[in-house]
Amino acid sequence: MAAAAASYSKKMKRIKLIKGDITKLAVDVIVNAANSSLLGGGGVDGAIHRAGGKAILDDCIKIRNRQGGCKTGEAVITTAGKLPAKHVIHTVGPVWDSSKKEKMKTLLANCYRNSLQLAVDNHLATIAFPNISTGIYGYPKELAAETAVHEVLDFLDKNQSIDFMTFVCFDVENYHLYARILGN
Ligand code: AR6
Repeated sequence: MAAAAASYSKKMKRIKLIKGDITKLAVDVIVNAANSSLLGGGGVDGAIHRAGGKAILDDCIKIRNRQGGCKTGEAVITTAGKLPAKHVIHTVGPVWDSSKKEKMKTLLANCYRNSLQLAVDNHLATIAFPNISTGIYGYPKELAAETAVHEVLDFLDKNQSIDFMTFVCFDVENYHLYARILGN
């Protein structure tokens, strides 16, 4: 039991929670809540493309030409252009459908896991996530936060190469939910 508790607390030290704008973070990689076209949009996607400049869209277009966009739950990586971060991982969250709760959970978990795996594959050690799908895509915030925290904790347990990950909450409701779930 003591060993399990020690391992849990070590893992929690690699998780940060902030309230703010993800485009301001100087981490190795920030994650974008994109759509499958990869051509930009509103919300955090719009903010990232606006602040990062055309280089991000140019990389997205190259990926589209190669593989035809990005499916829900999958992730791709580009430059971060003018952003303080080094890279952007674009993942596509599910559009909330209350009649398919289990499918929604699996797809959202895939976003977190595939983004973290892509960071590891690219030797990136610090990563920040927005609250994927909880804006325009309408995923209930509490359900999304539970899945996000569960998936990230599970991944960090198995992968030591991520130094720390940051949950970036833009709205106060998400921030309070994450603070409660993470226990701080
Ligand atoms: N920094 C951090 N989080 C932010 C920021 C920011 N600058 N701006 C918004 N958020 P959303 P989705 C939060 O709508 O629900 C786009 O049009 C926001 O408060 O950005 O996955 C895409 O192109 C919310 O908690 O993404 C897709 O079409 C969270 O980011 C669609 O929206 C996600 O909200 C994706 O919808």
